[in-house]
Amino acid sequence: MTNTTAICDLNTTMVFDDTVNPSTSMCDGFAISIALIIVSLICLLRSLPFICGFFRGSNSSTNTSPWVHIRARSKYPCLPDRTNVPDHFVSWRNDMPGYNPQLYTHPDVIKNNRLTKPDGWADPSDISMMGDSLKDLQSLEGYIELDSNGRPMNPCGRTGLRGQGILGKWGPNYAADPIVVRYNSNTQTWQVVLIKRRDTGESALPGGMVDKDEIVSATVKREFKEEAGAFPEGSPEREKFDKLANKLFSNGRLIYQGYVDDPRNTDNSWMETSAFLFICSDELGQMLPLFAGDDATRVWWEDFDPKMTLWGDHGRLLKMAYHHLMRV
Ligand code: RP5
Repeated sequence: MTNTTAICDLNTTMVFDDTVNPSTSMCDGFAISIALIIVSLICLLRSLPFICGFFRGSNSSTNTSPWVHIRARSKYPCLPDRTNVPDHFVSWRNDMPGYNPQLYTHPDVIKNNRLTKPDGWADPSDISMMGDSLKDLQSLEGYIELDSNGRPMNPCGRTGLRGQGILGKWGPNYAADPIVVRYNSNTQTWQVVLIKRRDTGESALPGGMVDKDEIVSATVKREFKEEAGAFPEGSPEREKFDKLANKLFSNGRLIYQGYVDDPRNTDNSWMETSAFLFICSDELGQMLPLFAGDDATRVWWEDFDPKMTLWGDHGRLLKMAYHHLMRV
């Protein structure tokens, strides 16, 4: 009677005949070894995502981003101190006993409640006032889970702070980031437009929030004009800047869309962005005057270094732009 042995129950179960036949035993032994090696390799490949997720400390069921947030667990000037969340507990999947961070909404957010103020830009801080609108919440990261209190759950896990913090919206808050680069033929280097942020003093891309009913391509242009081209209205520099910026922004490339590791993120409100790369011709790059305004104290062309430390997730966006540029 033939006795069979199942080796592994992967997608395809492999079955071997272990009846001994002296003339074929060497071949059988060889075949079994090869099969075992193949099965081991398949098992290893299947477990790779888990192994990598474990070492990154991020394997949330709702997490579609391949990294764990860092800035979203750091201090932001107008927010209270966060509960410390060690890497391993960032993922919602790993229980963190006693995790009960402060529920905080900044007074400016409360003042700008859109239900009580006609031009308010913020959701009500009382989540029960949101009604059914939470069901329609959309994220660039996909489906949004709600916690037991009906609050949206950060797709990248715990941040050590609950509530809206300083962000207007429950769930995703949309931004757009222009990455404007030029090849400087004098210095023979690629350069990128950076600003110095007023809130933290860090260097950053000249991005900003998407206004209500605005399309992201309009946001990148508007934000760039506000933060890098704030010449006085009606001045010849302003006219020149606007003309050149309009030309530049007629041709961009989307290089990233999704969650960003922003220091204002909380367990229930977070930033998501669309980042576009705009390549200036050398001539246009030399002509484009820059003038800081709005949320920036300074604006300049910086030599492109993909290892630069920037505000929030801008360093990661710059790396993506760099890889793209190296392929151009
Ligand atoms: C970042 O916050 C985004 O990448 C975007 O650059 C920025 C938008 O916020 P504000 O500059 O308007 O504060 O996370």
